[in-house]
Amino acid sequence: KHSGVDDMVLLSKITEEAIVENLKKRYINSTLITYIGPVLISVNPFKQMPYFGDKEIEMYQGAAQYENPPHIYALADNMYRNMIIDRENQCVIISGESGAGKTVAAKYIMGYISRVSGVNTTRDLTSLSQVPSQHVKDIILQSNPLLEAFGNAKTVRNNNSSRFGKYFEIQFSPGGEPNGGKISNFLLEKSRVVMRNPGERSFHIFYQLIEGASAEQKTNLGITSLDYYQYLNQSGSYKVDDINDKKDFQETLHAMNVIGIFPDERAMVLQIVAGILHVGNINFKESERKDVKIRTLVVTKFDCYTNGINQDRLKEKLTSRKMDSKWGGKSESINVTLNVEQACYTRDALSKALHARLFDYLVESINKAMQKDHEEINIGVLDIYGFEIFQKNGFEQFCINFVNEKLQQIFIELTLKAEQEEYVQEGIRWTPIEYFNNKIVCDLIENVKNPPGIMSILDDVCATMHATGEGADQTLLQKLQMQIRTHEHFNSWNQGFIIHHYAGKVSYDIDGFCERNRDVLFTDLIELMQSSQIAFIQALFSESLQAEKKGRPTTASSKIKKQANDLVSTLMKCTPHYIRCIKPNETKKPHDWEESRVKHQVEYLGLKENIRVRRAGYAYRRMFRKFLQRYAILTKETWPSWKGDEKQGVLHLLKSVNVDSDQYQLGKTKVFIKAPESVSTPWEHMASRYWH
Ligand code: AOV
Ligand code: MG
Repeated sequence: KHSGVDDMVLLSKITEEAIVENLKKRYINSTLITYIGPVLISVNPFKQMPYFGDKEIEMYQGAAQYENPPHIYALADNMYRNMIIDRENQCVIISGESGAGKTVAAKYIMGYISRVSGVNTTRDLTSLSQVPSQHVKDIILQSNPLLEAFGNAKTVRNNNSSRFGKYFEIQFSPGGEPNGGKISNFLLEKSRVVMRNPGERSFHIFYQLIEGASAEQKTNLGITSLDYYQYLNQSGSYKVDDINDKKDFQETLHAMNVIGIFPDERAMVLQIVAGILHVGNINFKESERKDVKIRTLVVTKFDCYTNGINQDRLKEKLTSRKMDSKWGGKSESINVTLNVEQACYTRDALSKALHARLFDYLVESINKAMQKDHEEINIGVLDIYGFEIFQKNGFEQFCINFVNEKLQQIFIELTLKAEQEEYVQEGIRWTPIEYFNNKIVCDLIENVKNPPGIMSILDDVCATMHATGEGADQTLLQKLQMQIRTHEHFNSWNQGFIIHHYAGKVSYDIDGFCERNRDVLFTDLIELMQSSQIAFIQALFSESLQAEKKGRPTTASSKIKKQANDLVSTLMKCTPHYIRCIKPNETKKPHDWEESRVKHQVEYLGLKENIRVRRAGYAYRRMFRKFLQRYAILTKETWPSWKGDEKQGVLHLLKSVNVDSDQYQLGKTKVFIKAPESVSTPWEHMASRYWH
């Protein structure tokens, strides 16, 4: 019934054309997933597929890969069983460009694991901190609509685009019951709150609140219509085809409830969302004295109420700033009046901070609800913002594309490079395969010195230049041009620079880089929010202002660099699984196949090299001891345990099930088997009968 091959290792010719052709046949046939060995290639169908029901959940449980058609559930099931049997942490790295289907895939995985994993109905009294598994499952599922409401938005590329990245660890007891969890989130694209490309929207929650709030809520929060708010009406997009904001609002409220956010806190969350919209409507006008005045007082009344702050104080803080000045050798603080541009900038900084901190509060609330005191084993699901190119690309795209570059690097390290290096280490006979290693692009961006990368030069400029605005950005551009002009993946033009990423060339506008990288919230604004009557808001801005400022302040790019590198080390400690998502068109419609777009993705994802390495090499490898433990049941000499040399034990097992000797090699510490489809999986199946 299926056209094309299920596993592209079986293609008769390994060319990019043949891969595209195979994916196309399957796309036409509504087949979403194709394997390259254990790697899943998923093509976004842009329509609901019928095979994600209970029947399939049943079908894939405990089944070997070759028994059923390729499916996300097969990968999810494999992760879960591997974790329990091998006692190893697992992770799935979902990559692909914006709109390719990463978030949907992540949700299917979380859904599957919550369905099939065990339930601890009685709480284990010896570990009081353990969270009952049904509760953990509820939180896992409800965290998605909640974080999407505050962290996803319509972009040109995707109607529900993730504007943050997350790594979701589901923690399990040794018996496989989920009993805790943890989310690590990556820099949210908070600038979206105040500005964005035409045709795009701000975060879903703003539209949800306005469309979904009750009459009473509207009166209390001073909510009117979507087009009334400057923050919403500037990009001219209010409605999204496949999104029902009113309904989603109820879901967001429900999710907060499940996560354990109390009704009064929920009310506060909504009040802050409304507060941000009100702040956005504050306008400034130059007075005769050339300083500024707040123009619209009606709005500020609501603004003050929603944020619990004093009206005069708000006006003062938005129109002036305390600055340190050195006068006659003494340093003193003076109040400088802002011009209109600076006042708008201050207003927007406040709104961005409010939203970003609210988002962090939600992540923290979810984490608290799933927290337990010691970790045993876990499955991590990585769903980040995908690689993206817009007409105008700024600092945010630079960060997003950098994280994608790092993920590609992990894939290369683990599947192409490490694989081949291991053969050498273990003394396995092997013909090397060429591939493009994007480490050179990662270095271009994140190198600290020799030569310094873009982020390093950016931080230098931010640390030395005081002025915000064009001056600093132009200096940055000149420095970049001077210091990395010759890099083969770098180019520049008069208003920015170009990086030749693994997934394509992106031209970045230098405008705003310094300011966004510096990302400081003025002390005045922190003080202002700390003076709020509302404890919830005070808590969002609870940092100490007295703290000694040592060294350089943390910048946005150093933050994302650290987050990305921490993530890499976390992932490296797990058994990795991969889903590589492909976006078949730009129209977001089903049955639309743009050949050249698919081919481009097949190329940069390195699918051809992936198949080659897999075909020529040994797809399955395991330490002798682990292998013996896993398949002990198959012979009486190995059950319950093999006495003697481990390598000999493995050889005994292989011979007893008649594996051809050209199908495997024994290295120094590991056994290597060529095609697990024909060798290991039937065994898995045989062995698995004893596990269930
Ligand atoms: P992304 O996560 O990869 O982009 P999504 O997972 O949000 O992309 O997918 C984009 C849209 O494609 C979804 O809203 C669905 O309409 C559709 N879609 C994706 N996968 C499927 C599927 N398996 N079945 C049906 N429809 C699907 V971004 O977050 O932008 O990088 O930052
Ligand atoms: Mg997404």
